[in-house]
Amino acid sequence: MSSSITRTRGNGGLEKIVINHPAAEGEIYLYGAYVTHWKPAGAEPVLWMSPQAIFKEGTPIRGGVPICLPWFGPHPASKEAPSHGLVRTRNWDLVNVTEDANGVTVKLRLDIPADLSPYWTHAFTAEFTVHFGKTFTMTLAVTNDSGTAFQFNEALHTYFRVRDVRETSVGGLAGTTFIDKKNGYTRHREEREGIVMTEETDRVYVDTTATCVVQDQHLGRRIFVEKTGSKSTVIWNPFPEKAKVQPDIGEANWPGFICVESANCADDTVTVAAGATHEISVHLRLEPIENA
Ligand code: TA6
Repeated sequence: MSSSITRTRGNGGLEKIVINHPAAEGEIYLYGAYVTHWKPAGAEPVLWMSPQAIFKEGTPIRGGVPICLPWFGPHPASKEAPSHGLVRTRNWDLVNVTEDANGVTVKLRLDIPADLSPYWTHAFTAEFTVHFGKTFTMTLAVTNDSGTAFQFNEALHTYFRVRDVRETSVGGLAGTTFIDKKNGYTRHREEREGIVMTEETDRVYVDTTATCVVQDQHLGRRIFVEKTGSKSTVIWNPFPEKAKVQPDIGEANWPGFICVESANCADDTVTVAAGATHEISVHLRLEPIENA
């Protein structure tokens, strides 16, 4: 591997790829294919990692970009099944790491056979490709390895680092419909150009392909969250009541992040034909806020 790329043991002894390229720093664990760090040159880190995150096989890591697949949230039929699917608590295989003047690209793969889990019987292969550079791109490709079409949900559950979620706005969702999970899953129309959270917020915006903009006056930046292959956007922060009962978040840490998740869930469930591949892609870029 080049001097920009190191394969090493990270927290909990879990294997990770560390990137130190002139364009950006980055980190991705093979466990769960968790991206845990992206820092473009000259900028502050963009992703939030909980100081209380647990790095242990079988446990989801709090922060970065958890991959939710092939279901989002609770399993549709079983209370015993893990939240957010099967792939974020499994070891992925490293396919390759490539580098050019723009940055480093890492590709991981995970095969899920039909008999792996009692909660999912449709064989598929997931490939996750991440480019760490001045901008950031991640693409999740799901190939149907079974003999029949099946439906699935997914999310790139990104934790963005902010100074204070209560002073951060999310733009791009005005005019869309959201499902309010904190209000009986009722549906509402978003009227606001800039959404600022003032309480625990857990919303699934449906039928939207819009680019979202996370605006942080304190850090003096806008994060543009562009997406393709995704029709749902989820926004979430637990606020203190929920955070204090989640040991890997904690009451002191919840203001430091906002989740803006590019997904396909609820009304936007994906149907993939036998042998076909569905891709979801997220592109992140930063812009300064002048005179912030
Ligand atoms: O995306 C929001 C959400 O579905 C919330 O309901 C909350 O559960 C969050 O994901 C985190 O889920 P996790 O299973 O990672 O604790």
